[in-house]
Parts: sequence; C-alpha cells; structure tokens
Amino acid sequence: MSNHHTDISKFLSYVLRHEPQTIGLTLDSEGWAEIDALIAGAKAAGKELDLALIREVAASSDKKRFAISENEQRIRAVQGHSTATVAVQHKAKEPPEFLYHGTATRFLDSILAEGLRPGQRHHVHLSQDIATATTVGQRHGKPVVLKIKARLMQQQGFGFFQADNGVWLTANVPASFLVLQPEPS
Ligand code: HQG
Repeated sequence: MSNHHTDISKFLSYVLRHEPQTIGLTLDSEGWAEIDALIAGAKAAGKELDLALIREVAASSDKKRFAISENEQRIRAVQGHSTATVAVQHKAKEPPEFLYHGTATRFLDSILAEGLRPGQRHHVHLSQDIATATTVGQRHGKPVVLKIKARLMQQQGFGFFQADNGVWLTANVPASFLVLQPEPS
C-alpha cells in the first residue's frame, strides 16, 4: 500500500470502527455506513475521498479490513469495532483445537492473572497461527504468544466467531485456557 492508501485506511478504520460521529456518520448495528455520507463527512473533515479510492484501499488492505456492499452503496469494517452503536452478528463457528493471541511481554503478568479481556474493543482477537499472532503482538512491544485451548473453551460454552477476514473473536479468555508459547529457538 502507498503512504496515501495507508493514511486513508487508518482514517477509515477510525471512523468505521471507533468514532463515526466525528464526521457526522451513522453506522447501523451491523457496522454499515452509506458511502455517499462517508465521502461527504470526510470532505467536511478535509479528506478527499471518492468511490474509486475507497475501492482501491479496501482491495489492497493487507488484512481485508473493509467490506463494500454488492451495490457499492455501503461500506463497513469487518471487525475491530469499539463504538457502542455497532453489534455485528458474527457467525458462530467451531474453532480449531488451538488459537493464538499475540501481545507484548509487559502485559503478560496481568493477562496470566485475569485472562484476556477485550479492552476497548467488543471482542478479544485471536489468530489462527503463531506467525500472525506474533505480528499482532509486535504492534504493542516485545511480542509474546499465548496458545488458547479454543475447542475446550467452546465445549464449555464459550462462543467463538470468525470475522469475514478470518480473525477469530471471543468475548474473553479465562486464564485457565491460556498456555504461554515458548519463544522459537
Ligand atoms: C492486551 C489488529 C493486560 C492484549 C490486529 C492487547 C488484531 C491485556 C491489548 C486487532 C489484557 C489490546 C486487535 C489483560 C488483553 N491485561 N492487557 N487482562 N487482556 N490485553 O489493539 O488483539 O490492524 O485492542 O493482549 O491484527 O492487539 O486493527 O487488540 O495487546 O486483529 O485491523 O490488550 O487489531 O488489526 O490491544 O489487536 P488491541 P489486539 P487491525
């Protein structure tokens, strides 16, 4: 992605996940926004967008963060929301035996004591593989990966969901389902 695309992608994440009201945008409960309203709100905030640019940013997003409706009138972030107006009905799905969560070493004591919490977001985000989890952890500092006994959690009644871009979501992970993943040697 070019710097300009990255800049637009971050702007879209901000308004479609967290603070739509800052540009006067309304999201429905599934997170959808009218693209015309997004373009108008962005313009008023000093960001020039058009459908072609939005399409390009959505298509080149490394994590496939955004979905555009078939008629190209609406757009949404596929996961990662914190805004209270959105409650995406993610599809419940049986998880693999293990999933992974990448975090920074400085959070470990707290996580091992109280489990994984969603923080500002609506869910705890989990990855299918260790490499992806490591990359997620690096965003916060020195990365460390936790293995989650996902299938066992599900058997005990915890719901698991998968967003359209493959990210696994769950409400929280009690510490008893976490195993510290040794550093690769
Ligand atoms: C940590 C990116 C202390 C948690 C990624 C994480 C992901 C605790 C941080 C998506 C804790 C929250 C989400 C506890 C959790 N005590 N710290 N009990 N429980 N934490 O950014 O999972 O690029 O909200 O380990 O790819 O890092 O935005 O969540 O370090 O899918 O599309 O609290 O964001 O995607 O940080 O990342 P975040 P995350 P995008």
